[in-house]
Amino acid sequence: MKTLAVISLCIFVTCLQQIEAACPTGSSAQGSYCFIASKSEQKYTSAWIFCKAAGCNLAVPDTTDKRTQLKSFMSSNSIVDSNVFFGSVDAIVEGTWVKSPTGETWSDINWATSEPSGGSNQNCLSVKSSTGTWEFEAKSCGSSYKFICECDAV
Ligand SMILES: [Ca+2]
Repeated sequence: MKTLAVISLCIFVTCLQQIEAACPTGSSAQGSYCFIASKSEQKYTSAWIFCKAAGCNLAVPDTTDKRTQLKSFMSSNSIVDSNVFFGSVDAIVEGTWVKSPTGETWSDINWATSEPSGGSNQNCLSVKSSTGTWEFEAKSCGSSYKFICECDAV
């Protein structure tokens, strides 16, 4: 009976290890993702450099699953729902939002009402509210916000 319990525990632990991603040093597993929460508010460029220096990129919240995991991660790191930079800009062609670093265009972004606004003065993607289905807005890249890095699992 004891042996059976040990075997069951091992199988359980193995399952947990498979669910949680193995993450590079400095990042934390959240579901199948590896994230780093910013400790301070930074301008977009500084946030981008911070993530790059960690071997990662600004997180791109482009799937429902990733948004769900980001929401949990942000909550457990006391990052509020609004004013968080993510990896996307329309700095190259105004109005054309591309993901960083891939340059892919979005098939859809759930913009908040009246967004994206600001024209060429607002070229960096921020979340306005991560409740429900998430709503995004364009923000000035020179403003300073918290941000999340996304790292490849190892
Ligand atoms: Ca813009």
